[in-house]
Amino acid sequence: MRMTLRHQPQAILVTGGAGFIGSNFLHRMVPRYRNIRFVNLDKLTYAGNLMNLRTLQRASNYRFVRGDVADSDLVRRLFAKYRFATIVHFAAESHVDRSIRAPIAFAQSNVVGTVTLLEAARQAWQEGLSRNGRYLFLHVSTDEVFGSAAAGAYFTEATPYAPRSPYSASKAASDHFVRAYGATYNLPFIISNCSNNYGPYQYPEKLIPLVILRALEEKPVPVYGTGANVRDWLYVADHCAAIDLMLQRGEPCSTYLVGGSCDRANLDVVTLLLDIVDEALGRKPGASRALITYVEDRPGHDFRYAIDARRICRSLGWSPEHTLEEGLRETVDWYLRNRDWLEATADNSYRSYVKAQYDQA
Ligand code: NAD
Ligand code: TDX
Repeated sequence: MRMTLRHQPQAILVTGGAGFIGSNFLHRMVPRYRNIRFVNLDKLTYAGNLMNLRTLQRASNYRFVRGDVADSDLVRRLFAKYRFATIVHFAAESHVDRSIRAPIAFAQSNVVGTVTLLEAARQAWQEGLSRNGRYLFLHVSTDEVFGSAAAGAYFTEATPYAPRSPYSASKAASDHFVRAYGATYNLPFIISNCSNNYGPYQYPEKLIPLVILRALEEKPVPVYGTGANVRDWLYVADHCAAIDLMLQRGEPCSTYLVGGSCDRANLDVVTLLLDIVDEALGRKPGASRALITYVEDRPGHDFRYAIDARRICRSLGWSPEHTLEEGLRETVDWYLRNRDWLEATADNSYRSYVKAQYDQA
C-alpha cells in the first residue's frame, strides 16, 4: 500500500522501536508507508528486544541502529545521514516500580535523552523552523504526568501537571522541554499523553503480561494493596493508530490525550484476565482466581487515571476499535501462540526480578 503523511518525510527517526509500543508502531507503519524509511534507534535495554521486530528485519524501508538517545554525537550523525524531517520518540525507561528503586536512569534516558534529540532536531532543522509544518517532533508521553484523578474526574488537555513518581516526573520534565523548544525555537511538536497500554510484545513486568505469565506458571499473581486502584486501559494497536493519525493531520504545537474510556479497578481487570486465560487453556472456569495474592502497595501509588479523549476523537476521527475484553482475549491468544517470545524475554532479568520480589512471599 502506498500511503502518505502530511509532512512527506523521506525518513522518520523512531526511538525505542524495539520496546513494546515502538515495535507495535513499526509493525503498523513499515508495511503501510513503503515510500518512507523508518530508522529505529534503540539502546536495547532489558526492555528492548529485537525478537519483537523479527518479521521486519528484511523490509527495505526499515533500519535498526543500536544506540542511546542521549548520545549527542550519534544522534547528530544520524540526522546528517538520513535527514529526518519527523521524529517519533518512544524511547524511555517506562516502569514505575523500577523508577522508585533507581530513579537516575529515568532522569538520564527520559529527560537528558529527550533534550538531546530536541537539540539535534533544532540544529538540523534550523533553516526551516520558520516554515512550520515541514518538520515534526512527535513526543510519546503518558497520562501519569497529571498525577491521580479524583473520583469522577477525567484528564483533559488542560489538566495541570502533578507527577508523583520518579517515572512520571521524568516524563513531565520531558514534556516541558518539548513545549519549551516549541515556544523558544518554533520547533513543531505534538505531545501524545496516553493511558495504560497492553497487547503483544509487552515486557512481563507490567501488569497484563505479568498476570498472564504467572497464571500460565500457576504461580501467585501479585495485586498491589487492595486492587482498588483504577487504570484506563487501551489496546496498543489503538494507540498506534492514534499516533499514525497525529502524523497524518495532527495540529502542530498541541497535545492529544489518548485513552480507552475504560477506567477499571485493577482487581476487576486481573479477574477478567485470569478468567480468559482459564478459558483459553481449558481450565475449570474461575480456577486461576485462587492465584490472586495481595502484596504490599507501591509507594505513592497513584489511585486513579482516567482520560477524556474527546479532542482526538472529534478532531482526528479516532476511536478505539477494541473493547477491554476483546483486547485482552487477543493479548492472551498472542502470548499463548508466542511462548518462545515469552520464554526468551522472561528468561533472565524478568525471572530474577519477579522472583526477588514475590516468590519468597
Ligand atoms: P518499553 O519499556 O517497553 O520500551 C522502551 C524502549 O526504549 C526499549 O526498547 C528500550 O531499549 C528503549 N530505550 C530505553 N532507554 C533508551 C535510551 N536511552 N536510548 C535508546 N533507547 C532506549 O516502553 P513502552 O511501554 O513501549 O513505552 C514507550 C513509550 O510510551 C515511553 O515513552 C512511555 O513513557 C510511553 N507510554 C507507555 C505507556 C504504556 O502503557 N506502556 C502508556 C503511555 C505512554
Ligand atoms: O504486579 C503488579 N501488581 C499490581 O497490582 C504490577 C506490576 C502492577 N500492579 C498495579 C499497579 C498499577 O495500579 O497494576 C496497575 C498497572 O501497573 P503497571 O502495569 O506497572 O502500569 P502503571 O504503573 O499504571 O504504568 C503504565 O501505564 C502508563 C506504564 O508502565 C507506563 O509506562 C505508562 O506511562
